[in-house]
Amino acid sequence: MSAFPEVSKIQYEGPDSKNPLAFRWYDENELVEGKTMKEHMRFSVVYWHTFRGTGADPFGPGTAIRPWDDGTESVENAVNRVRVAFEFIEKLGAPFYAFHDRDVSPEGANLTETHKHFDTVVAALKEEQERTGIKLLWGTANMFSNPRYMHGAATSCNADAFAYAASQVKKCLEVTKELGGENYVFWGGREGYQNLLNTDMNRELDHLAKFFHMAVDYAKKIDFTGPFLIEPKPKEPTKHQYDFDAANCVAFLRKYDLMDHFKLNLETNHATLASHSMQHELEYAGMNGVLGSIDANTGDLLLGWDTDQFPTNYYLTTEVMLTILKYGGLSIGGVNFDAKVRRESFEPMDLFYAHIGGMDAFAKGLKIAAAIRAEGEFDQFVKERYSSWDRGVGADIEAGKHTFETLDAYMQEKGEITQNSSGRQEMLENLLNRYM
Ligand code: XUL
Ligand code: CO
Repeated sequence: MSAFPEVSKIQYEGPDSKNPLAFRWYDENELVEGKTMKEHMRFSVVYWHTFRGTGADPFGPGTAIRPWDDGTESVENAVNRVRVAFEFIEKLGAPFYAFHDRDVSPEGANLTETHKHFDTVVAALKEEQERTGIKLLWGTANMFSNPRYMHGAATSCNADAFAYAASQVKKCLEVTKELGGENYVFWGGREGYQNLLNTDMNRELDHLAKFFHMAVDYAKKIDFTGPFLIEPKPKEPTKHQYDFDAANCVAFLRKYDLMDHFKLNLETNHATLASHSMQHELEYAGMNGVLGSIDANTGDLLLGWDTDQFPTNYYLTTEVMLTILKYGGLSIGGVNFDAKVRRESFEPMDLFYAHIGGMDAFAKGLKIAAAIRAEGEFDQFVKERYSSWDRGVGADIEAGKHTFETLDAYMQEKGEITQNSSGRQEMLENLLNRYM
C-alpha cells in the first residue's frame, strides 16, 4: 500500500517549470566542477523530523496527519514506518538518510529487549536499503529524550547513565556498521550544564573524552572505519552545551588527542545560535581539517531558538557551497536535512514540498558558487589584499626571519606604515549580487 499515491518520482524539469512537485535546479546528473550534483550534495533525509515529527510545541500537541502511523510505540508500527520512509526517500530521489536509534525503533521493557527491537527494525531497514539503493549517511544514538539522561549521558553526574549510554552507543555503532553507514554522529544532547553551582565541569569533560575514546576503540574492534562527527550546538536543551561551536570542538579534540578520529557535522541553525554564520563555522572547520558533513536547515531571524526550518535562501546556500567547494567537497559527508515542516504544514505532501525546496536551494547555491569560483574575482581580491605578505618584510616574517628586535629596527627606520587600501565591502557585496 502506497503512503503517497498522488506522488510519483520527482523529476528535474528546469528553471521554467511551474510544477511544485518538480526540481527546478537539482538535476542529479548535471556536472559541476567535474562531479555530478548528486555526488556533490549527497542529500540525506532525516528520520526524526520527517517520519517522527508531529508538529508538537510547548503550547500544544502535534498537528501532523500521518495516515500510515498508528501512533503506538509497537515494533510493528516501527517496521511499517520503515516502508513508508523508503517510499518517500525513493520518490524524492535523495541518496541517503540518517537516524537516531530511537527514531527507528522503540524502547523495550529493558535494555536487552530494546536492543532486540532494534535488530528487528534493522532487518527491515536493510531490506529497504537493498531494494532501493538508498544508503545510510550516519547513525546516532538518542541520549537526551529519556528521563534517565536528565543530567546528561557521558557527562552525567551519575556513572550509571554513562554506562547505559555506552551500551546504547555500542549497539548503535554495530547497527551503523551493519547498514553500511558512512559516518557516526555525536550531538551532545544534554552534555552541558544548567548551573555551575552543582557542576564539576572539568570532570564532566574528562568523562566525555573517555567516552569518545571508548567509541574509537570499539569502532576499531568491529572495523567501523567511518569518521565520528561531533555536531556543535551552543545551547538548547542545556544552557551551556559543551560542544559549543567549531572552535570549541577543535580545542576539545586537540586537548584529548581525538583529532585523528573526529570531524564535525555543522548545522546552520546551531551556528547562528552561537552568533556565528554557517560560513564561519565551515571555514573554521575546513581550515582545521575537520569539515565532515552538514545538517542543512535555517533558523528564523526573529526567533532565538532552534527552529530547524528548511533552507530556501540562495545567499545562504551559496555561501555554504562556496566554502565546501573551497575545502574540496564533503567527501563521505553529505547535506543532511535536519529540518522540519512547520506545525501548520500538517499534510504528508508538505514533506515533499519542503525537501524539494531545500534540494533546489542547495543546487542553485552550488551553481552560483561554481560560477563565482570560475571567475575567481573574489579570490583575486583577497590575494591582492594580502599581497604585502608576498614580498619584503611580510614574506620575511612568514619565513621566520624576523624578531621583535629586527622589526623594531625596520620600523624605526621606515617611520610609518605604507598607505592602507580599502576593504571594499560594498563593492564586493554588489559583486556577489551580480552572480545571484
Ligand atoms: C538537535 C540536532 C540533532 C542532531 C542529531 O538540535 O540537531 O537532531 O542532528 O542528534
Ligand atoms: Co542536527
